[in-house]
Amino acid sequence: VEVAPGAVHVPGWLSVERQRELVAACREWALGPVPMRHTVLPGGGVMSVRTVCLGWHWQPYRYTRTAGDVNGARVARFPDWLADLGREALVAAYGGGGGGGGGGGAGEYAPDTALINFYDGAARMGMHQDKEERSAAPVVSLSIGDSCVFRFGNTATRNRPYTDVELVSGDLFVFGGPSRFAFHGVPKVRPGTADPAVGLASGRLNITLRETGLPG
Ligand code: MD5
Ligand code: FE
Repeated sequence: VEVAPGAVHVPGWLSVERQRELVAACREWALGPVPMRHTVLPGGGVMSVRTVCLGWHWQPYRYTRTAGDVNGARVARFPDWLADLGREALVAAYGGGGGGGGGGGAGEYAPDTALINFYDGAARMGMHQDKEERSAAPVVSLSIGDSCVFRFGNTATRNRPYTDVELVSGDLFVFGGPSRFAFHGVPKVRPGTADPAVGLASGRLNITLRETGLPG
């Protein structure tokens, strides 16, 4: 379902088995070398989601290799199998050809970082743009666990017009082309909506794959 140019929602893309595997991997990544934690913003605010990163560490508002804002450790590497999953996701969203804008077909997609966000029932993500990457390549978003309301906005302001989309466990969303730099957020999680079979007792996991465009 193309929600806007380059923004494609593929409901139920991940099988329950693949969701289980991703949950198990996230449980490992959450332990370290940089533990999953609430990001502290420069102004002193604390994000309600908990985050762990692979490949590069995102801290507001840049990518580093070491987590100077957490424990100083180098982040875990970004595994090849996750890049493969990202290319598979682009094929599912855009097809085998080019598409998605930002140049390059799925075969050239080379994500080098993942941001893994955990939302408890009260967590939210305010409207923002993801602008730290030096690449216009698409962002691949995978949702697991509780459903949420995802707010997909415009590139000009954090306010209306926007479209609210229900994201359910197993859904894929790809943001490419003109949608790559749109404002977006998560105004609501729906506690208790997850299928226990995916291995999350409560809460929502979101995994995003990105190209940083940074060297080495
Ligand atoms: C989430 N995470 O559900 C979302 C999914 C984040 C974040 O927003 O920054 O960690 S990623 C949604 C996204 C990425 C890039 C562009 C657009 C949406 N978009 O144009 O709407 O935890
Ligand atoms: Fe974002």
